[in-house]
Amino acid sequence: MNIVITGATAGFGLAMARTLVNEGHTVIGTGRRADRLADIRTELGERFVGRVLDVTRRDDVATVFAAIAKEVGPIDALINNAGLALGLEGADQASLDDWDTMIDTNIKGLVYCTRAVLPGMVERNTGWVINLGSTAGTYPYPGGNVYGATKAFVHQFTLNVRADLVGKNIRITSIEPGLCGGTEFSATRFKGDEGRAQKVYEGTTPLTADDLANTVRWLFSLPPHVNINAIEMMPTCQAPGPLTVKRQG
Ligand code: NDP
Ligand code: 8X3
Repeated sequence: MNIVITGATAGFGLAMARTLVNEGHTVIGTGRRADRLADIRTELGERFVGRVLDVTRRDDVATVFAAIAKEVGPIDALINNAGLALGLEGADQASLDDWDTMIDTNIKGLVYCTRAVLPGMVERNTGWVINLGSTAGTYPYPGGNVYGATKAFVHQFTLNVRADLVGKNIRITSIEPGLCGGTEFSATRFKGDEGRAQKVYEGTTPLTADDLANTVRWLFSLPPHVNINAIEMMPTCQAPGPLTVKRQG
């Protein structure tokens, strides 16, 4: 299969690229960092094709996806993985610029990429879109505000696109992980403060990027009539907690 992964320069996207190339697929990995894409090409060989793409740039998304289809061939699957959290401030203190960036990337970028691949998939009556949501889209936490809301969008967008595609051989799945270490996610959230980022995982055995890559590999092993709508996954050290009750005194 020809599989496009957004955000393949690090974390989940990179682990998925490695796994899927090893499985014999051609992976078109995208991201903003051209040097990383070149390094990954050196590591994985010609079944990895790197394309620089900032998913927040609507015109670039259309251009790059059209070029991929022309140069590599029909896109069989899209993994909408590019995304980020910025900050952990309460909603009264958070930066509007951070909020804009999360909405532009996690919502608008994902929508642009999805819209770019669906017409070809519908025409060929085959395809798969896999979206990276988060447990933050279901279970709120202080400081999660807009990040959690963008991931709630991912879940609901996935189900609504599925409704549009019912009866067609096109699958769409939302993968919703909880605590996951070993990626750049927390360093990005805390804007390069590695100490604060590491603290998030102290004393835990979090999910890993390989766990996510293995989940995608399992999805691709399913027979064509099976659509997994959503997968919620957490490490065993994490669970949804009770609702908060703030008592007086
Ligand atoms: P990383 O920070 O390790 O990787 C994020 C990837 O997204 C990078 O390759 C980055 O590439 C890319 N990216 C960010 N912004 C853009 C943009 N504007 N255009 C194109 N690419 C972009 O994060 P993870 O691998 O941990 O996370 C991947 C996804 O999984 C995200 O959507 C995240 O929200 C979600 N997730 C993560 C969890 C975690 O705990 N780690 C848990 C649940 C969900 P580049 O900088 O080169 O553009
Ligand atoms: C990433 C998991 O709990 O940091 O989506 O929001 S969390």
